[in-house]
Amino acid sequence: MLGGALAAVVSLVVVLAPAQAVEEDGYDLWLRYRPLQQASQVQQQARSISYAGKASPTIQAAIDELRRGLQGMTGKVPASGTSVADGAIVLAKAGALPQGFKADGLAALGPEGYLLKSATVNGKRVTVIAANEDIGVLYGAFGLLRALNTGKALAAIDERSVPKLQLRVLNHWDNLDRTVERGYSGQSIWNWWELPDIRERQYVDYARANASLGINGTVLNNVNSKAEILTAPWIAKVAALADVLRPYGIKVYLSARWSTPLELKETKTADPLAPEVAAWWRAKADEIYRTIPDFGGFLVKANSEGQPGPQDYQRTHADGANMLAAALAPHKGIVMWRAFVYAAEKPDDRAKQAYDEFKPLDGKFAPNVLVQVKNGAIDFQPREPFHPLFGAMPQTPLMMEFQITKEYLGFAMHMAYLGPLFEEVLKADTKQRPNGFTVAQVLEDTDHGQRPTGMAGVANIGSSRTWSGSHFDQANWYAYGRFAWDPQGDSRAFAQEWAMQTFSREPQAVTQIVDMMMRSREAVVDYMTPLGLHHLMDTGHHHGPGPWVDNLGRPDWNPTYYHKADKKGIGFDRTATGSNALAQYAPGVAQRWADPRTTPEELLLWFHHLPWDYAMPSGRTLWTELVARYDRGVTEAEGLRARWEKLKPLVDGRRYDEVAQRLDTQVREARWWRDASVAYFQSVSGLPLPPGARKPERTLEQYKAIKFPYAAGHH
Ligand code: GCV
Repeated sequence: MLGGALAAVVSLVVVLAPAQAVEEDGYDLWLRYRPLQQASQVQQQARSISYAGKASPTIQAAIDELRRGLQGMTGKVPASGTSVADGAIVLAKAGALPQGFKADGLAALGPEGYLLKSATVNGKRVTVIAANEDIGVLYGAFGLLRALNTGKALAAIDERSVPKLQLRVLNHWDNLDRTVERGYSGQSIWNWWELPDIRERQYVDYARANASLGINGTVLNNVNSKAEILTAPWIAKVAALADVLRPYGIKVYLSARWSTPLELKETKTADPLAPEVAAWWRAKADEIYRTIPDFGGFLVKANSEGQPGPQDYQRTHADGANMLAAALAPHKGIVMWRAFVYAAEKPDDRAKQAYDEFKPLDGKFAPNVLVQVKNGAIDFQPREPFHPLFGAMPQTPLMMEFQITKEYLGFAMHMAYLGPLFEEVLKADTKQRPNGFTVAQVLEDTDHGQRPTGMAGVANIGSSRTWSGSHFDQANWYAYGRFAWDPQGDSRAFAQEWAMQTFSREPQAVTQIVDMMMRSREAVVDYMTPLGLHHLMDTGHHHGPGPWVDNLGRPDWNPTYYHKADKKGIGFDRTATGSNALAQYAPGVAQRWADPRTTPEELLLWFHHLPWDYAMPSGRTLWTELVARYDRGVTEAEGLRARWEKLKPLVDGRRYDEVAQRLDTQVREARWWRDASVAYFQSVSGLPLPPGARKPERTLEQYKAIKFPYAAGHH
């Protein structure tokens, strides 16, 4: 008999051999469908796929995916047909359910929900995927495959799932020349030049991946938009993509540039109240819908960061949004109007400006307009308090905008699983109602019946073989999709599902990977912007530290504007003695955050300017605590690297190496962030390093001299 430890090693090798043998490049995402341990059992339970009617392209996509997935997981391709035999997976729609199958509450699942149920029908053991519409069946097929892929037993399956938001949308910041603003995953996946003639296979795989999460919309082009996208040749390209995505339940949308008719010289003005402008947009909408009958609508960035907008004509955001909404309404299209506005000319705290602009417009938007609000009031920082507009515009549908691409969290070079960031914001209590009102509840908007609801995620998808620039960045796309389906979801559960499908079902591997993921975002917060600091990234490209930058054209683009460090202290006073941004929150929140003693430490310097010797709850001074946080971030980054090393036997070679290289980079850059920040803040505070703290490796001047004129994602 083998000794215990040796036996364990041998069995580990036997179990893991197949995974290690195959080199993987990540293209399969979480749709890898690797062999199950209980493959032969599942094979018996999934011998055929049955659908009684004529399969639409959507149903066909469901059948194809089930065949692909089951082949991968059981080693055998199931037959497909119309008969219901023992071991069939039965796809069924309301009105055509298998005889004797009771689908209680099917109607309540709506057009996109589904149920999965193991049942006996006419004496046959089957698994039913039931839904009201074809798209529900497709989502159900993906749900079933996910269940199997994450080790659930088919025989006991009994699940129902309904999306809690209507619009679950990706925002591509993709330019027409195939560059991607804040994109770190190669070029745009839209090969605009070759469209509409060439329809790449990757578009179908994109659709599959999104449908597997329930993402049902995609804005194809950058919010910093160009007029050309709305001309006939480009509409034809967009139509080709819409054709590919349609069977997967994904509608296309476009970012519209406010001044399009003027720039195309087809009107004399872009004033939203000018009849010729409204007529132009009506005609444009008609033209688009003639080519793309299910076109989703427009996303608009107006009067923000130099983009044109209705305010150029002394009109409001509501005037602008409603004019576009009127053009789209006859076609059931919608407008997603962004609240990300701030003006350099305004001396007021940038964090306050969106609220100040939009709150007075509550109730003034047309019913097919949603106001799209970033998760926080500044700009996708590693940590921000929730945006004060959530819960503050009860008469207006608000949708969330998260950034999946990591503009401010180390691009695709650093591991930072964003699930906890999304969850933290969604679970935050706005206290706009006496019994609590979380951001997730604001988005779900269950009180208002049919009002549109939604979530947008700025995509991290590109032409890179890994899709997302790195293997672990795929998890951010995944988690975004799962939260868009269920904003009350759990980031750890999503990480676990993702890890099992993407890397390994081996419990040891899953535990390690999930733990790494769950710690990774906090590590980034610590080594970049601890204790509520924000926007300290270097100029323009936002790669690496630049807390010293104070010479940009606009004050609110300078890191010094955000940390306000001087000889005496550090932090942005947003209480009544400062910008009073706090007054934009409900009293229950504002009161708690008005006092540094009751402000969560993670947000301390977001709301308070405090002396360097301020006594922290840990007993340390603020200065000592700040350095300790930077150090903790570095230690955590080193820990990620060390843990990955342990996973070497459990992960295929290529992906192991690719992740290892990035983690090495992350450790190096975490130290750089820590050293440069400590050197800078020390130069401002004049304080000695806390006892035992390591001296920065280089001088402040050396850190300041580091430049990246060709950084990724910056144009
Ligand atoms: C698309 C930030 C980014 C910009 C981005 C902008 C926005 O400022 O740095 O690249 O522009 O947000 O969300 O509109």
